Amino acid sequence: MKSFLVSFIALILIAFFVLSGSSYCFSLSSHTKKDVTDQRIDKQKLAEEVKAQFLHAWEGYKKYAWGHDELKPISKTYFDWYGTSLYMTPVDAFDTMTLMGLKKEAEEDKELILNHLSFDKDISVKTFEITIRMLGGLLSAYELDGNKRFLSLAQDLGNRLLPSFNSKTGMPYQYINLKTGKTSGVVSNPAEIGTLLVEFGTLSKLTGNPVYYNKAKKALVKLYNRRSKIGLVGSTINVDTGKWEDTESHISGGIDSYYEYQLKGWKLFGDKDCKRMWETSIKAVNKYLADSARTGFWYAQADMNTGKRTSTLFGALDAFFPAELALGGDLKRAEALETSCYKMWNLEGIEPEQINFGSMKITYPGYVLRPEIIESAYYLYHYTHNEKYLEMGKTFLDDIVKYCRTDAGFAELKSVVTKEKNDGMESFFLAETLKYLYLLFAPEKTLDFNKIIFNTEAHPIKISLSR
Ligand code: DMJ
Repeated sequence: MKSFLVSFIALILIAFFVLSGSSYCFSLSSHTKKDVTDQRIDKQKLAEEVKAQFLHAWEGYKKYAWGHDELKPISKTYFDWYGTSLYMTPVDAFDTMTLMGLKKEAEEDKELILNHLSFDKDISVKTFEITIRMLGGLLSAYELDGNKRFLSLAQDLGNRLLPSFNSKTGMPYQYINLKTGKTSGVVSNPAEIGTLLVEFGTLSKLTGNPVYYNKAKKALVKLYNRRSKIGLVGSTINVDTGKWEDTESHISGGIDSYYEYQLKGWKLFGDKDCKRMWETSIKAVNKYLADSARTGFWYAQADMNTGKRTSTLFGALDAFFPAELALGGDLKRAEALETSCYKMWNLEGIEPEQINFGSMKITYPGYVLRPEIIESAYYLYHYTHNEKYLEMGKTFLDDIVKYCRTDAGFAELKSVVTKEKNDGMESFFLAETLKYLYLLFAPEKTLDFNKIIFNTEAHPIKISLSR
């Protein structure tokens, strides 16, 4: 009995040491894991790395495309959208370099823009693209730098764009000739019609002339008033007749930022009509387009009149939506959707343009250096401070550098499967992709998130709740 007791106690003691040992091991290994995590998300180091990648892209632009719209990073030459330069990359990139504290680069960029940019050109340009990249870029440059010539350029551009609103409905034509004011492109889409208020409204605020705000707001309202009985909009609409040409509804390219500017019109200007439009729209979007599939939480396509599902496609452009949901206060859906977006990114180690989320098969394999998934990670990190968004950001940065960096800059991918490159570097790579990556890792004081609203091209605009 005595020997039984001794062995029993010995057994208990052994068990105690084994268990405490294993728990010690466990805490050690989790400690090691934590160190690794900390290392992986060394924010300061990552912010510096993003800055270095930005400089690499900018140096390539300077060397091979100086004074032109965009760098072609493989052929090492340049591309001008309309055959003559509108200095798209310099304007789009200016506020990014300012936020990064790249003073020398910002100064040389400013010289280039202020001494050479002119809109007095006989070219027919896309109202939407020129508004979000150029007007947005010049306005944020003015607010950050204070040089009045940025504002004069913005006002000159705004005046030249105004005739685009002269359709029978007040919704803008797709194209406008900057010299003659001649318009074209009668069939447009909600994004191109409804993504003008942040820029035109800010121009009104800064110049004291209400005409810009009123035109852009009217266009947004006229479009909203044509929503279906169930609250959705279609893909294309005739701006003279006001008739829908394609009734498929979604949150992707062609509609996306129409929703974004309802929300941001409210947040930026305190506009109650925008608040009402956003609240009505988001309800319909969540009711008919949100899809809790086997593969995750997504947003799909449906007919705007019946709400019937038409397809289950989701893509790089749709990945802006977690940011909008978060800004609108719906963190639950925002986080669930960003998790799905991250799955999409990781299918091939870098984000495809589009997948079918039913099968998780890639339906369009390109990657054009888009920012949306990074923008959403930045918003979500701001709202949650969950380090997983920093880890996501590190993955995005590493993959972009691994697959897209060339010796002259960064190249799009023709296919995320083969990783074959394409000879293009859109200006939004410097305006948005690298800015959001930088801000994700940079100290919060770099930019006070609560005092600005980003236009859809990531140009920060100061909030003024005047309405
Ligand atoms: C940008 O020009 C803007 O973000 C726009 O709203 C849609 N997409 C591109 C970047 O992907």
